[in-house]
Amino acid sequence: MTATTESDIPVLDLDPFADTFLADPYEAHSQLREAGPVTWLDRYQVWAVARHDEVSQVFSNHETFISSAGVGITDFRKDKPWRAPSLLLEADPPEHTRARHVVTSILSPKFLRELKVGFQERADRMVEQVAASGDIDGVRDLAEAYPLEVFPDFVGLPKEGRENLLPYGSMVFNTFGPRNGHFEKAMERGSKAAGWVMEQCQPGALSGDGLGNRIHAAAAEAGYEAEDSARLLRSFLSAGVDTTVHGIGNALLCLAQHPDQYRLLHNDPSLARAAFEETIRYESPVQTFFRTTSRDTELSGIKIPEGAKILMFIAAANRDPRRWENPEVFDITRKTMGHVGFGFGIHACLGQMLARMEGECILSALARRVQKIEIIGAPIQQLNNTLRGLDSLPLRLTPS
Ligand code: OVM
Repeated sequence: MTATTESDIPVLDLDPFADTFLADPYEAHSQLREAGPVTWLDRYQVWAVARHDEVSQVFSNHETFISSAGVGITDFRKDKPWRAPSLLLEADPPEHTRARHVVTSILSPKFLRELKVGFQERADRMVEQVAASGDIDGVRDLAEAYPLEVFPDFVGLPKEGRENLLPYGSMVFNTFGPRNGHFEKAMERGSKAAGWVMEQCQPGALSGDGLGNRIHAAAAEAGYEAEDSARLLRSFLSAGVDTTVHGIGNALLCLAQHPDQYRLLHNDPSLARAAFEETIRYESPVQTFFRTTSRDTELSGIKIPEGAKILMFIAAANRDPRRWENPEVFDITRKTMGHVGFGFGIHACLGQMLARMEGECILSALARRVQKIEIIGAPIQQLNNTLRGLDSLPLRLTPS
C-alpha cells in the first residue's frame, strides 16, 4: 500500500539512488507509475513523475519547470554547485537559447555526414579485430573502445590524458544525485580528471578544426568570453562519452540476451540504427533528471508549489504501458518514436545525432561480421546515480 497525504498525493518511501534500486529499477518504476501521476518521495522531499505523459509535460513546460536551479537534486538557489553551472544544461532562456544556438550551428547535418565515413571505417576495423579474437569484453573492447577512439579525435583532444574522459563523465552524472557513496567516491576519483578536462577546454589547447576549435570560433563570434567558451566545450566532454559508452554497452547486452533480435539484425544490418534506438528506450543510459518549479503550478490535477524539485523517471516513461505496447519486450522493429531517452523540448540532447551515428556504425559493423554473440560470464554493472550501464560484459563472438 502507498500512503497518501491530506491532499491525496501518494507518498513513497523508496530511494531511487540506493544500490538495490540502481541495480534493478524496473519493479520500482512500475510502483512509481501506478501510485499516481505525481508522487512525493519522502526521503528526499521531492516530487516525482514516472509516466510518459507527465514526464513529457515537465520536459515541455520549461517556463514552469526550470533548469537553472540545477537538474540534479541539489538546488543551486540554496546550495552552491560543485562546478560552474553548464550554460546549456543548467540554464533557462534567454541565456540557454543563446548558448544552444552557438553549438547547434556547428553540429550541422552536413558536418555529421562528413564524419560518418571515418566513423564507419573505424567501426569496421575495430569489429574485424575483435571478431578475430573471439572472446572479448564487450564493454572494454567495443562499448568503451569505440567512442574513445572516435570522439576525442572528433573534438581535437591530444592523445595524452584521454583516460580522464570516463572518470570525468562518471563524476558529472553521479553528482546529479544526493551526497551518497557514489557521489563522494566519484568526486574523489574525478578531481584529477576535472583539472585535465578544464585545461583542454581553454581556447588554444586543442588542435585542428575539430569540434573544440569550432566551438571556440563560434562562441567568440557570438560574443562569448574565453571562460564561457570553455564552459560550452565542457558540456561535450561532460555528456558526450559515458552516455554513448553505456548506450553501446547496453545494446550489446540486449542483443546478446535476445538472440532472435540479434538474428534479425545480422540478417538485415540496416536495422542497426533502430536497434540502437530501441536500446535507448529499453535500457536508457540516462535514467533520471530533475527540474525545479519557478511558480506554483498544477500537474495532472496535483498542486505543486514554487521552488520544488521534481524528479523525472525517464526510463520509467520509456516503459510506461500507457504509452507502449509490450513495453517490457526488447523489439528492434518497434516504432520507438516518442521515447524520452534523449529528453524532449528545448533541452533535448544536443549530441543525439552523433550518439546515433556511433551506435549505428558499431552495430552495423557487428551485424555484418558476426553471426552470433553469446554472454560467457556474468555481466558487471556500473552503478551511477544517473546512468545505467555496464563495467564488464564477457562475450563470445562467432564471425560469419
Ligand atoms: C553539461 C552536461 C553535463 C552532463 C549531462 C548533460 C545530458 C550536459 O555540462 O552541459 O546533458
